Amino acid sequence: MEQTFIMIKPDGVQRGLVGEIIGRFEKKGFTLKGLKFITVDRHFAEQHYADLSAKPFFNGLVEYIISGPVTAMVWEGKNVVTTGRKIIGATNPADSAPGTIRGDYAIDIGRNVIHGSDSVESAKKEIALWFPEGIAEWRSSVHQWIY
Ligand code: RTP
Repeated sequence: MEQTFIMIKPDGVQRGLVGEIIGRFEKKGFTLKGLKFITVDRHFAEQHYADLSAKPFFNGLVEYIISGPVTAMVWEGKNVVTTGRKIIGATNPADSAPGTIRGDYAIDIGRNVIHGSDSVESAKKEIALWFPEGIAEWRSSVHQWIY
C-alpha cells in the first residue's frame, strides 16, 4: 500500500493545528503508520530540502523549519501521495482552495503550515530520512469498510 511523508511545520504546531490536521487525514480513511514530534537541526533540514538548495528562499525555508518542533508522520492508503497533496492544497496559500488545509489555515507561502511528499519516490526518500528506525507494522481494522 502507498505511503507518504507528511510534516506539520513549526507554525502549524505553534498554532494548535496538529489535531485538526491529523483528523482530516484520519477521517478521509488513511492510516497513520508513523508519528514523531521533533525539532530538527540545520543539517537535517538542509538534507530534507536538498532539492531546493539553489532557490533564493532556501535559507529562509531552513530557518523556518528549524524554528520549533514539527510533527513528522507517515500516512498510508490508496493514492495517498496525490490525495494527500490535494488535502493539503497548493504550495502558495493564496492559490489554495477553501477546504484544503492551506486554503483554510494559511495566508503566506513562507508559513504554509504543512509539507507533503510530491511523489511516491520522494515519499520513500523522506520516510527513510525521517524514520530511519522504521515504522509500526499494523493494519487498520477499518480497512474492509474503506476499500
Ligand atoms: P512542501 O515541500 O513543503 O510540501 O511544499 P511544496 O512541495 O508544495 O513546495 P516546494 O516548491 O517544494 O517548496 C517547499 C517549501 O518552500 C517554501 N517556499 N517558499 N518564498 C517562496 O517563494 C517559497 N516558495 C516555496 C514553502 O514553505 C514550500 O512549502
